Amino acid sequence: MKLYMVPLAPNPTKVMLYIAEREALGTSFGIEQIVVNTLKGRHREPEHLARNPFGTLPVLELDDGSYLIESLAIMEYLEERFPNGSLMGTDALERARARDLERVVELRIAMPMGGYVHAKKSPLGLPPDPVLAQSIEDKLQLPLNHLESMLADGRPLLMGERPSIADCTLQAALQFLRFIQADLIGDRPRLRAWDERYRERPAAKAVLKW
Ligand SMILES: N[C@@H](CCC(=O)N[C@@H](CS)C(=O)NCC(=O)O)C(=O)O
Repeated sequence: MKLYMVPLAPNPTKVMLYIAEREALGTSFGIEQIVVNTLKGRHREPEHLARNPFGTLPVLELDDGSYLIESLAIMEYLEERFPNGSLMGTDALERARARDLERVVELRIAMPMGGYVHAKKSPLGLPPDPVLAQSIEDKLQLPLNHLESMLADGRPLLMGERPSIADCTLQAALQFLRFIQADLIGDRPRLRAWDERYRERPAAKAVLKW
């Protein structure tokens, strides 16, 4: 299999973290990772559009030459195909809870944070929009408070002792913020401790560049 990706971008990074966490737990996926340089517009070229008509990353090329083009579907496919060392848990409820939290993180935190980065200091050169940035920052407070409350029971990672897809998605979003020297964790000591703890993990050290 091949993963088409680009470092820094949140959606590819979450899958790269997922792969690195699983490999650290002993799974050998044998996935070749290939950079598609979005800064040079390579994701809009016919070669990449043939893989994914929407031009986004990540894309997983399967052994039969077909593609998966959504980050969550890629992680779930790897979960189902290589169940030992799962990052989603083993029974129906554990898996639903992992998916539940990953969706909260993705939809209420990671996607808005991506919008925030582009509104503040877009790596793609989009014009700054301070009003939009402030409105996104305001809306992020509730979901960030939710994570801070969850961590009150002392769990080291978002789902407990083991890493989960939610950790991968959140850390990928925070790396994007760090790239523009932004910090929206605020006065949330447990979330800040989680961030520092997660970034010490071998998988994080191998994948994160910022
Ligand atoms: N829902 C998709 C979103 C993928 C996505 O938007 N990827 C971004 C990078 S984080 C991208 O490729 N952006 C380039 C573009 O849209 O032109 C997923 O979860 O994989």
